[in-house]
Amino acid sequence: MTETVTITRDGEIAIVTIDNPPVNAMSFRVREPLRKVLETLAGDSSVAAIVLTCAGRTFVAGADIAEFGRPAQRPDLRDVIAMLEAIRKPTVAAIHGTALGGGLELALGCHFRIADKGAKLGLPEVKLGLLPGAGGTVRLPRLVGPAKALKMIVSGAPVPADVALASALVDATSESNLFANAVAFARDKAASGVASVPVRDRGAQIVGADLAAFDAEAAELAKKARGLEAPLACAQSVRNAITLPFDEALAAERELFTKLVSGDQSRAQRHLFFAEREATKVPRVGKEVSPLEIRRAGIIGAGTMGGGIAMAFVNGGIPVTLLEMNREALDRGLAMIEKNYAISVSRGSLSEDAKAGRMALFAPTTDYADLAECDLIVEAVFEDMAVKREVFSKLDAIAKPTAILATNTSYLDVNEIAASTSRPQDVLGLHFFSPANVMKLLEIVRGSRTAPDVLATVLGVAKRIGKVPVVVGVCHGFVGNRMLSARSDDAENLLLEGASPGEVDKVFTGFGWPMGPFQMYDMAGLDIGWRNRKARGQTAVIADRLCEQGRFGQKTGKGFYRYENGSRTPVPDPEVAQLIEDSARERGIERRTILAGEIIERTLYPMVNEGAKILEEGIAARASDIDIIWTNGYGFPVGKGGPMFWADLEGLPKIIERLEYRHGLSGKDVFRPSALLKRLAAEGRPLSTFVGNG
Ligand code: 3H9
Repeated sequence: MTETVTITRDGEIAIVTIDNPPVNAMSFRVREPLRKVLETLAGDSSVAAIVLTCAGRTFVAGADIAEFGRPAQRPDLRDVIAMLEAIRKPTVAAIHGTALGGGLELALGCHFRIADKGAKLGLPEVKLGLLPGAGGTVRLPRLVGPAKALKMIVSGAPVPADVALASALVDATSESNLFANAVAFARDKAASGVASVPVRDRGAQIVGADLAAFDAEAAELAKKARGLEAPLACAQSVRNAITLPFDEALAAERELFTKLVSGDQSRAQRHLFFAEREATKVPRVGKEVSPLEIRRAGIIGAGTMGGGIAMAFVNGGIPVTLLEMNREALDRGLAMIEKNYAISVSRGSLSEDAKAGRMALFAPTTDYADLAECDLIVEAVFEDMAVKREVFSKLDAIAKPTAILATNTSYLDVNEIAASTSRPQDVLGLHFFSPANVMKLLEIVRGSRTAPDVLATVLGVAKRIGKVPVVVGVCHGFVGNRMLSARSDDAENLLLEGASPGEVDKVFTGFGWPMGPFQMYDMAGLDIGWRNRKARGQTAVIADRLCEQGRFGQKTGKGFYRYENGSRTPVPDPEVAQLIEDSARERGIERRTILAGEIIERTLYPMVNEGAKILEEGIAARASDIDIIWTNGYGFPVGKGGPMFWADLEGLPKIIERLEYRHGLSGKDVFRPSALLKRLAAEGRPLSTFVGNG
């Protein structure tokens, strides 16, 4: 095994290199040798200065997340940073790749930081339900000031090297030859004879900081935390850095970190961190499968969905041929795309030049023949099997032999669509979520004949266009929409039996969802579900009546709620309350008070149950894939880790018991507990770590 920490010398400068692939996480196997190395160098009079650097693709990307929740091993990261900070000779961190979390905290333990031009620096702990626990909240404000520190720590977003330089987070940037420049920098500092000041002793930025302004900013952030503890703890800890002496603030930071790291929210978010990475490891698509090259994508349909998908590709730098039926529809679609980019420009997140660059990547057309040069074609036409089949048989005739043909269907049978071509091995589903240029989730639907290299290719494309991909199998609604329909199955009965749409939605937002189911229906448009129901011979008492009255949701100003003067704020509507009461009376249902617990039991438990059925059928490979789908595509609160993780928190025996009770009352199939749930509960095993054998 190679050593994880080595020393080399350039004259009187010692270069300490950490080498712990893949991302140089600060595992115990790095901390212990680093401690020894620092001890040696501190006492070595032939060493004038120390450069701390990393081998491989990145500087330290954080503490080792896999170690959290296990018994602590000393030295911990704080011990190592304290040793580093106590060294009297100049210490310089040479940063390439990403200095994240504990990695940036390690760099803050040095006197100086020099970053490669392409490097990024950040404290993303909040995304793991944590706060920087090795001094980050106390040292960063001393360098960049409390306001900038608060923003970086609460958002968790890394900053590029030039921004880090402008805010004094780094002392210099390096266009090239980072290591040589860092050594030269260290040599200069050693030769200057001026004592280097450790970050802990730099108070200028925090003395006299505007605490009232800080508190106002922190209060704004708290409003957005939606039940998450970590952002609030981050803000508290940065505040401590202003109000408490260094060591006390450090001790307080530790206390907050210890509490968070052992809490359910951070466990949930760490589960999601690893789940997201696991999801890209797809059964039967190993590293030996070579992806195809994608130089140009074709998108069929420039409506809301097609336009959003096209923007996603262009944002990832992939040129797009955008096809519509006629010139008017094409112009409308392009105008919408341009407008969306203009909004980004007005918000300052995109420059005019970048906007022009992106618009130039669109090749609009009304001629199918122009798709012949595309390597990947995604259709986003009307959700109807006959229409999709027609599109695919046309594509079969004109697409190049190596092209990948994808459907953006949200429900339909991808195998049937593939069968309308002569190349089912090249066909799959790419289920984007609206708005497709924003939403992270991409359900990749693997048909029964989809080839491994086709899957490997789209997984790579997903990364290029910034999506979180999850591969799923074919069934009605795939994973997300199938579970959504289980969540909705009993929702109307809740209304008939006594709850109002507002009460149900409030339980959902209290749980941490961005909105409840009735707000969501109004936003999506009630007519879509109505059309689907009619096609399948199904009915929904309340929603059908609303649609019959032309109440399609936000777009008509009325749905389950009222929307006044074009606003998107739902207002309870007495007309709807009356409609619900009348419908209940007609059915002889006596309305009663329905408590929050029952609302959860009748919506989220069936959803968990459906997830377990999906696993039994092999439609999803692992329970954690389902959690990624729900947290990235449907707003399931990350602090609860997704439906499968949450089910374990809730307790499988309790869920089964309540499902059985509901099944007994209603006879509804969604309440019949799945065999998998029962088996896991009987064996005392968790659901969230379940991996199928597909
Ligand atoms: C922290 O630092 C707490 C401190 O404040 C206090 C301590 C007291 N640990 O993402 P990738 C694995 S909290 C363990 O696919 P990329 C990852 O699971 C930490 N493992 O690569 C994957 O494994 P596998 C704060 C880690 O190039 C492999 O490395 N830091 C860690 O797309 C490759 O990862 C963060 O939150 C880790 N810290 O992106 C940064 N990081 O191959 C977390 C990665 O078996 N990391 N792995 O599936 C990242 O954001 C990205 O990994 C990074 C590279 C941008 C670095």
